[in-house]
Amino acid sequence: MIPKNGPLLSKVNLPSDLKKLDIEELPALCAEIRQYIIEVMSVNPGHLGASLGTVELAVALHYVYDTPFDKIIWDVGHQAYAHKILTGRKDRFHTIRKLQGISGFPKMSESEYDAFGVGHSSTSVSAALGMGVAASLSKEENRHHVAVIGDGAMTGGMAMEALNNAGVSNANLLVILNDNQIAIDKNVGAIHDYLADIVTSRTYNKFRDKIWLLMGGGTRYGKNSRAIVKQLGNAVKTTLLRGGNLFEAFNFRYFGPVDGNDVIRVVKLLTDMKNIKGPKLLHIHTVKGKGFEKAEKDQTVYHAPGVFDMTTGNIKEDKCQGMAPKYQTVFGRTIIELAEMNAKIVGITPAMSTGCSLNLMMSKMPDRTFDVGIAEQHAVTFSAGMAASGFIPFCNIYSTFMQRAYDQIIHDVALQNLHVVFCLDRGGLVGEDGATHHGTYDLAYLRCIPNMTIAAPMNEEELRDLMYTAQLPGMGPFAIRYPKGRGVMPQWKTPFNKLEPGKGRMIRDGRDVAIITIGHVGNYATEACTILEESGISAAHFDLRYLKPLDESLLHDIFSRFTRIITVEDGCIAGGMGSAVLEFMAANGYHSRVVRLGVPDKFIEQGSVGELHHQCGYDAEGIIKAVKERN
Ligand SMILES: Cc1ncc(C[n+]2csc(CCOP(=O)(O)OP(=O)(O)O)c2C)c(N)n1
Repeated sequence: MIPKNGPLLSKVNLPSDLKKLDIEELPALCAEIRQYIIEVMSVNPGHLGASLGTVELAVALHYVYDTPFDKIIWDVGHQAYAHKILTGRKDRFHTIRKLQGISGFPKMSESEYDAFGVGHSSTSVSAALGMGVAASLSKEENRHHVAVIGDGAMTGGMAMEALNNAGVSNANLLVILNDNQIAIDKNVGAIHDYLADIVTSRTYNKFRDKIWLLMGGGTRYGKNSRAIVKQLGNAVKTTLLRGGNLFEAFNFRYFGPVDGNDVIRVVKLLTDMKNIKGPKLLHIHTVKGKGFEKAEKDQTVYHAPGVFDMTTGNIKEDKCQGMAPKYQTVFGRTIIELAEMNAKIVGITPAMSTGCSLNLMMSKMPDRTFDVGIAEQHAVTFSAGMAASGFIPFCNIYSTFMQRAYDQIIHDVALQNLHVVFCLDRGGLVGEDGATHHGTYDLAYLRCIPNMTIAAPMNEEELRDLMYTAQLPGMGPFAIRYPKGRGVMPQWKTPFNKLEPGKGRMIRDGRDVAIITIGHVGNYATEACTILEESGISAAHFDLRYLKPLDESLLHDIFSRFTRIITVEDGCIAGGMGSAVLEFMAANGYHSRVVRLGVPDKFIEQGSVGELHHQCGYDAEGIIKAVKERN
């Protein structure tokens, strides 16, 4: 039977249906939801592990609270699949992350139950607090606001800023700390150690059990026993845990830790806590990948495992023999080669070591590789500090998450002309993660910063050479952006060559039109030129390589020879490479016709990378169309 037709889930389309169930039926409902998620994810990949861990929490929240009047704000949102299933999207769940399908993250325009749109981490407490304060101002004191935040997301600076602010408000706010002791990779840092202390504090747990026994297991003091044990327990916990309770220091009332995969327990607790006013924090302990053996065992891989066999859990590898490697692998292997040659090189990632492949260096050179937590701003300024002391940090941040650290790039790195190498992974449209994750703004947002060198490789060899060039003496802030996924060179391990900053190259000469590209999309242009030639159109192709400094002599050559020019980039048209070319044209008095292809001025939803490139009109077909339309 398809699990969504299970005896309980078939009756539940909305939270109002859920509320009709008996509390004793909830564990069975959770099992059906879990099975449904596994079944859909096995063929339509997504964020499996996190969402399996929060099934009970989603059920409990919608059982206890009056959503959508009450607001539930999921941090990051990759763990909200059960929430989607319970809030009117059960029948469309199989379309999740697909073109025209439902989003992989909560999204306000998709459902009134998605109280706030997410994708980037550590925003939930700020948003929930904002809503809580707004409710007070609107005299809606009875509205509840719940932020669900993971232990990884809790390490993000914004979460700390929000707790600090919330602690002095009287907003009706509940923060649920969903602690599964892991982010995508191993969660790191002092807060992680602190949380592990709370959960595993054997001394504390033993002490609490002893008090319970001393009190006759609850018989001696009757109904009040539990409360007394809890009060004593909290006092002991504060003494035993280093420095007292962090959340109480922020003026939150702290509850927990409790087993967040015990749905009945969570329902009862939430019901009790509903009547307590002001900021409060419930610390639950859940298991990432809960209920699916392989996902529980290998939590990093099963965070987002791709297609897998739903019975065995085995991941179905794509047949990659003889194929070009992923840019990520080339980055991960090349940085080790460079670091072996240059002792000053260090690697830095904000919590994405497996995703960007810095984990390879981490296992080989643990002393020179740093996972700083979900903390992009800190990662950049930490890199600046190391560069100020003579090191050459390769700071690898996904393009979309680098948006967080814009001021740090300008104020801490570029202004001081520090030699930090930014490796912007996932540059361009990223596909299924959708609008929150596309790395389409980086070329535009970096281009206006003085002192920056900005480059994008068209293939693996260029990535290696750019990384090599970036670490040479005399360089300043140097950004290399490259896309998610495979390049084009199965034989990728080429010898290193310096690629002179500000020098592009001609890939192919032609007569009728010049196509200027930057980065991996240049391969579309190569394909387009061959097809155009067959229909008698002679197109020249130039790969700029560097967006900054611009190769002005190459551009002079192009503008003096061509009246028709097409620019192609995997990034926003506004302010990107095409805009730089137009600025050059205006500044130098040329009058060619320039057509810019790239991401238009709107947010692009999810789909496969190929589908989205096609939709935006800059795949090979789009380039051919642009050439022919205006021929
Ligand atoms: C600003 C930002 N940086 C990085 C990420 C990538 N990312 C997505 S989920 C995740 C781990 C979150 O860990 P946690 O909050 O503990 O949730 P869990 O997946 O363990 O449930 C990371 C780093 C992100 N979404 N946003």
